Order: sequence, then C-alpha cells, then structure tokens
Amino acid sequence: MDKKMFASIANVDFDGVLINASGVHCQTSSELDELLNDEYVAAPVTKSATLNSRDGNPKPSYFEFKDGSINSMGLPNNGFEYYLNYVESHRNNKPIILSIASLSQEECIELLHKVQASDFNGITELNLSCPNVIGKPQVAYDFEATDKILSEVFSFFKKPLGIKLPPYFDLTHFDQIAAVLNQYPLSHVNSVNSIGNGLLVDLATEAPVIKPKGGFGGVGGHNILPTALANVRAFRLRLNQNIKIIGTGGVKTAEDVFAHILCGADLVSIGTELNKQGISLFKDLNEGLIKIMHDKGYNSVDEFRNGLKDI
Ligand code: RRO
Repeated sequence: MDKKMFASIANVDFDGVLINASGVHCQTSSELDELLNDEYVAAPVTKSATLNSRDGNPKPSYFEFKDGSINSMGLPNNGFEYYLNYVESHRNNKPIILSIASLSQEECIELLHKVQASDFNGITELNLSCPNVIGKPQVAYDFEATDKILSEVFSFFKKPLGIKLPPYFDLTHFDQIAAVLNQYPLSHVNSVNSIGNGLLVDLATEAPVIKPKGGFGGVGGHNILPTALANVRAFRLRLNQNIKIIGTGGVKTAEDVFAHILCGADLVSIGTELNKQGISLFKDLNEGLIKIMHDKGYNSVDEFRNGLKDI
C-alpha cells in the first residue's frame, strides 16, 4: 500500500484507510480471508458476534434501492468463539477488528471477559447500536445505560476497545453522549451504524420491502452520507483527541472517502456499496482517493485529515 494512506488507533498501525463495515462481507472465514488478502483493505472487521450463533430475522431482511439499502438482518452470526478463533489464528497478517454485540449487559460483560482472557490483543469494537434485534433497544440512545456499561467494562477490560454508535440528530445529544464517552479510554468510536427503523414500501405489492418488524429496518447507503459526515464531524469536535474515529455511512465514491477524512475520520468503512459492487471497490476507491490527493496537492492523508475549512 501507498505510504500516503495510513491510520493508527490505539497503537495499532493501519496500512491504508479503507475497511469493510461490520455486517458486510464478514460473516464467514472465507469472506474475512478475502478482505485479509486484499491489499486495499486496511483491516477486516468481523460481523458483530453474540455468545451463541444466530440465524437472524426472517427473510427477506435486506433490500437495496437506488443509492441505499434497508436491512433487518437481526444479527446473524456464527457465534463469538468462531470469530475469536479467526482473529487469534490470523495474527501475523494485518490488523483485524473484532466486533461484538450482545442481547444483554450480562452477555456483553461475559464476552469482554473472554476477550480479556484470550490471546487476542488487537482492537475490539462493541456494537451498542444494532437497530434490528426484536424487542431490544439501541443501547447507545440511552446515555445512562451506555455510561453504566462502559463503567463496568473499563473496570476490568484493559485491551483496545471502541464502540459502534447509532447516528444522532440533535446537537445536545452529541454533547451528552460525547461527555459520557470522554470519561473512558476508548480506542475509537465507529460512527454511524445504519439509521434505525426506516420503512420502504413496494408500490406493486403495497407491502414493506422487508419482512421483520413490520418492515422497519436500518437504512444505509449513499443517501445517508450527510448524516454520517455530520456525526463524524460532531464527534471529532467533541471527543478527546486520543479517541479515534472510524467514519461509516454513505460512502460510494472516493470523494465520499475524502469528505469523511476531512471531517475527522481516521479510517473509513464501506457497507452498502461494498455489498453492491464487491471487494474490487476497495481498489477503485483507493485509486480515486490518490487521484483526488494528487489533484489537490496532498502527499498524505494527514495533511487534510480533520481539516474541514470555514466556508
Ligand atoms: O444484523 C443486523 O441486523 C444489523 C446490525 Br448487528 C447492525 O449493527 N446494524 C445493522 O444495520 N444491522
């Protein structure tokens, strides 16, 4: 990889700035292998894992539309041990981010105890924002609950840990959640998860396009770029500088990657568009970003990262 493209989170160095969004192309070891072996992927992120494997919600649970997607996958995953084994047995290649989710605070604590006791010393990411588990809230919309979990977690967890956040839409909410997060030695925040509980209808059938939860699901894709950039920017302006940012949401083109980095992202992840185009997208985005940098006279991502100017 070109030395112009790099990032570092919690003393882990990334060769490149592009990663997959958790959930896309990362449920099986063969999918993860493909990401691991692609020189344009800075780090594979695993599908968020729960203690036990899950089939996920009834299908259809995913639908793509122009410049967007709606999903209610429902956390399908092969179980925590599967992903822990994967990251432990692929330690010499490039960084891998281990994503975990849970159905309760007890499960979350149990999983993180297992990570703490394991040989894995890379970055773990706690998903506090899945919108699609039936009957469960998106924890990170509850600031007190988030504080309580992080307080318990950091009483014993000593390895690099970041969290995946939902999008926020109110400046006072950014202030409040940032104040909670700044109390803890988080490696990073990953912002944003899909915009929860959207609804898309099929005019022909007069029904929702996805089945679970009456058609309500997380909206992703290029349509959500302004929300994603606002969240990256709002957090970069509020979080301690040692809490890095993974910008997720809305990335379709190299211009979108550039915009995320300009707003303060250290790494940029791609979900819907990766699902649409496949992993050749990483090469295209990387080359596109190099061209933008060349045209603008930047030699390295550090020269414009978090460099959003006044209008
Ligand atoms: O599996 C899902 O339904 C899912 C998860 Br865990 C998530 O974090 N975000 C999303 O849009 N879908």
